[in-house]
Amino acid sequence: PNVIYLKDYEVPAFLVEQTELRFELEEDQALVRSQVRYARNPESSNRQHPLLLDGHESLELQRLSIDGEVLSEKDYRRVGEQLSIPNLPDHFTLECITRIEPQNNTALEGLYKSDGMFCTQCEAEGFRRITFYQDRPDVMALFETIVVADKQRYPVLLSNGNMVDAGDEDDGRHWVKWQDPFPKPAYLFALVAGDLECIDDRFTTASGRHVSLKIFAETKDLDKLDYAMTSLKQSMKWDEEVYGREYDLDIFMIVAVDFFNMGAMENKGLNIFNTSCVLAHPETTVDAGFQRVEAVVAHEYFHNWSGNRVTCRDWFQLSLKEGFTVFRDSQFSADMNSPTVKRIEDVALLRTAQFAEDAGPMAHPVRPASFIEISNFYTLTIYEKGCEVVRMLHTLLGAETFRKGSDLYFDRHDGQAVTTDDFVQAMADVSGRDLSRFKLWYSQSGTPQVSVTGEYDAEHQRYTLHMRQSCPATADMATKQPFLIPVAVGLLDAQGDDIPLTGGQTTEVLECVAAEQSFVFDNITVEPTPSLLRDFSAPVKLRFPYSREQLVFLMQHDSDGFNRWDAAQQLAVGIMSELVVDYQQGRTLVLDSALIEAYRQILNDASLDKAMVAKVLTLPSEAYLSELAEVIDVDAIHQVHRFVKDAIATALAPLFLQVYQANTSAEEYSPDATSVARRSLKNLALSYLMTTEQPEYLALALQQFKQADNMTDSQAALTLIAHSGFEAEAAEVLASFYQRWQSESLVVNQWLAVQASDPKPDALARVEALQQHEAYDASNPNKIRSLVSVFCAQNMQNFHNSDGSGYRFLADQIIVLNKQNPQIASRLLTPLTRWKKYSAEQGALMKAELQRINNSGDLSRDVFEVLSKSLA
Ligand code: B3K
Ligand code: ZN
Repeated sequence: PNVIYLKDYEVPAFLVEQTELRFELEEDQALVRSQVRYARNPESSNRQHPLLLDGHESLELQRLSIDGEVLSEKDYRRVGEQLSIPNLPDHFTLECITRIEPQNNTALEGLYKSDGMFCTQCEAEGFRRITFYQDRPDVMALFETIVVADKQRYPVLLSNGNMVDAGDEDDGRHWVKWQDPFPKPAYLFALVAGDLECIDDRFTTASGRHVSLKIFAETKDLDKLDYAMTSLKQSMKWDEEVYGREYDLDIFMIVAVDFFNMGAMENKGLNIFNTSCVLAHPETTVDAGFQRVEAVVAHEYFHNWSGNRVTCRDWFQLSLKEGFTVFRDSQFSADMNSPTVKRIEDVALLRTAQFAEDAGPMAHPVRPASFIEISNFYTLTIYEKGCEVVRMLHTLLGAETFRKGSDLYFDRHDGQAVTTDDFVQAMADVSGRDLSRFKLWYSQSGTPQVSVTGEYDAEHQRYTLHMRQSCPATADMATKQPFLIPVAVGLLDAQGDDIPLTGGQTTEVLECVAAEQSFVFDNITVEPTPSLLRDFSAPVKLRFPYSREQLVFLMQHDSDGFNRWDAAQQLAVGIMSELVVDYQQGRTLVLDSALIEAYRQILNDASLDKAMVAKVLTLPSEAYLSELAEVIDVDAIHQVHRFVKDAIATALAPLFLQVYQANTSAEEYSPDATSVARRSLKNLALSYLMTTEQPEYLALALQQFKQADNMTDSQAALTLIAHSGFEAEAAEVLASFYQRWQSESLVVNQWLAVQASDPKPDALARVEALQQHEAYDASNPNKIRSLVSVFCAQNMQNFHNSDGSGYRFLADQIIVLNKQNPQIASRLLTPLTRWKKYSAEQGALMKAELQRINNSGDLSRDVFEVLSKSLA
């Protein structure tokens, strides 16, 4: 496979004025006729350039004509994924008829069937599985689409834009014509045909435009769409208020589909969603599920401006739309819920998963310099780190100037396909700042490390912070220049109050731009405790030699909520890392009472927000401890985690019980922030209590399982019982849960995930048995994720069994999926790619399985790229 480089970018030889599509959908095939008006691109240097069209090997080309003249095979060349037509005039219309088989499309890219309905997924390069086209984001065109299908089976026929015409044919078929008034790249094209129903609503924009809102699903799911509709209207309003962005069509549609490779897709006017990201109902959806629906609906809606109106020039610029849009949806979720809790959740994900990506074989910058398969680059780096990069601009410029920059960006580039440089330039222009060093965040991979020390000079009442930054070599890049790192700092006095800094502010953003740099604070009358990197102002690993007393002090007093949580994490990480060494050396484990006392204080502090208490009292995950470890000792980390949790639970059981009881309420379920907080604290308390394996707490969990009127409480109890040593009760609740929910596919997925993540030793056998269960469908990505991914990525103890059985299992899955659905196969591979982080023996077992996949033949580009980088 070819490597594609950013440095080789060339403008397209031809531009498209209009794209007309006609789909004849049938059970055993679809015929696609495209009529495309081309004009030579005046900016292309070579006036003789042939027209290069992308077309997947699966396309059966039935007819090709130019201005009505049919081409014969000698008039064009088809090699691999490309069709090349030479000797063309400056203006012409190309007609092309292709035959495709959506019913056999298991890759779920292009046009495919999901549960009896037709739907599309074209980002990044799926349109080339529909017809021959310049399938690149810088070719934007007006689309007109006619869909023809059997009226009874497919009463609903949708595409982008506005419906302009419709009619019946004699043979029981009908057609609908859609017109999209906004030019768009092919990756934003969408089509849906199915037996669907919808809920309707409307939204009036700030300038008075009436927008009809429709969310489609299968009839059985119609009662689970209200939350998505509410979230959509809130997003539309929020984007007007916060970014000045109005919606631009008369209709906005969302369709829920069951077979989908990722979360959702922002096709113009016709978003297509994985059911898991749009359906929500108290009885079937947990709190986190509601929040995910809210966030994903917002994310896809926000793309209408950051992605669709202004799109990417090429796929190296993917973070231009994704990083910015994740930032926008994170601001939205923060506004709708608790900003601190949202920040904690985002940072926890970044620090465990994105930092691990930076440290692994697929490390790449936010703007990659090369790729083999773009689908492999829908990563935490592009999305989450890309969001952090935009957030840093927001921090450096301030909210007001950032908004001016965003206005300028949208205004300057509306209707264009642009680059991350263009985005930063808009920010530079409105702020008058030189952001050239800042741009290294886009071009350099790796997680910078910042070591900070403090020095207090009592005589001159001066406090100095010395910072040293460096960035480790990554798989793709050996050396890095210093970044511009915004470090938000506060200084606490002996009472824990903020000391006023420059201009009376309590938080100052220091800009660290050199390998070594010092920052001086004057008029500091007592030696302060620094609060560093407040609100996680940069995606770095920052170290300061805090004592445990200082961390407890910050936990109690820091005015920055995020840093209070982070102090608790640092305290626990320090203690647990020492215990890991004790465990490895066979010493008896003893828990430092500082952690217990700190937790006791938090539990007793009635002034704290409940969601915050739950976050602060959640131990650093095994995944985070693994990321921090030099060499991952899965067993030691797992045993220490259990030991610490158990020691805390035993010491504080009466308090946890009180908290549990105080937060068990009979109120009707609501997914609002306060109720979510209450449930999260209650279920955290229950999880500590269950750690002790005392029958009285099992009784509590069983009672909750039986009485719960919402999925959050029911699933929390289910998980705790199923993962406990009470085997009879575990079997009982799993059986009754399935019995009750077997007709709800998304709930069944949760049931699969609970079993796949069971730390007890027989998990793999259970997972293999579940693959044969009636509830499992090996072609549905949601089922694969719930069972196989959860086992391999979350059940560390069992996946890393020293007999290598977990690795063998995963390799077997990938060998099958490589042919069936390469995108899913390549994603699933991730845990094995980290083999260098484990002990020599463990790593060798993992590597051997990678090699076995490598030798299995006929690798997809997706799997090939990840394998070759992992084995390099
Ligand atoms: N833009 C899509 C992602 C498409 C991924 C294709 N492999 C979803 C999103 O980020 O909004
Ligand atoms: Zn996105």
